[in-house]
Amino acid sequence: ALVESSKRAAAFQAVADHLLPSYTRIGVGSGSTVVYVVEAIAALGPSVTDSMTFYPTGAQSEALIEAANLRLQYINKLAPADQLDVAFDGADEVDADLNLIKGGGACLWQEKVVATAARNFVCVADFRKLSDRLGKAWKKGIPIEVLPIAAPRVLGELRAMGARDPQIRSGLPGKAGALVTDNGMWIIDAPFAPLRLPSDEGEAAEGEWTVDALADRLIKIPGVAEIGLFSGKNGLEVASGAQKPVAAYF
Ligand code: DER
Repeated sequence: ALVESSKRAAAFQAVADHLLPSYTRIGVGSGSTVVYVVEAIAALGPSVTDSMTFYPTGAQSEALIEAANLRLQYINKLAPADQLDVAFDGADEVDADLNLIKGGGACLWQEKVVATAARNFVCVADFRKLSDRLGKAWKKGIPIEVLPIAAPRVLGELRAMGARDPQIRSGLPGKAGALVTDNGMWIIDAPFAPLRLPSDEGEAAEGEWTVDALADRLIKIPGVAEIGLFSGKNGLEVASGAQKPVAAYF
């Protein structure tokens, strides 16, 4: 109850602070916290939301938008230079620099495309997600979306990089065998030692990475489609001029 009420409070505050009535294009992330974001948006009523269009990040997000009777559209309908005004999404962990681990809900690939298509990206996360280093609170590993046939080779690369027992995410209890994403891919969860912040002193130990160095390395592994590390270096600032998440709500 405490966690759910904190998710809901964070979501309503984030919408109050960052959904301006003048906005027309809004990205909607995935997971359980974003359910409250959509509830808060719908609560604004048709006088506000009728002029808005909502862009999903996967099947769950699409269903949320439809269930709330909000106007649904897909980002392939945008012109290449078009941007969303804001995208709201959850996270599995948020560090002091607002770098995120995302992908607990296996929706990270489309989430990152939508997040980087937005001028503003607002992360909504309950207090459990706040951490001074990524990997301290979220211990299941960095979610990585991979081409299924390449998964064994990616696992080998991850072990060589110091990942601790990386695993292909199972579909159980819903599905025997590997979980399959909205994009027909698999997810590998790769636990690393807590990630260093640029401000950390001293040499990195074996298998210890900074967010940016790890992100730059992971994305290059053949067979990796996208990674569940959101930081300024892999897209949020470069692709669309969007800054790091403008705010994280706990
Ligand atoms: O998959 C994701 O990145 C989601 O945003 C998700 O991990 C956040 O999940 P939660 O809001 O259910 O904690």
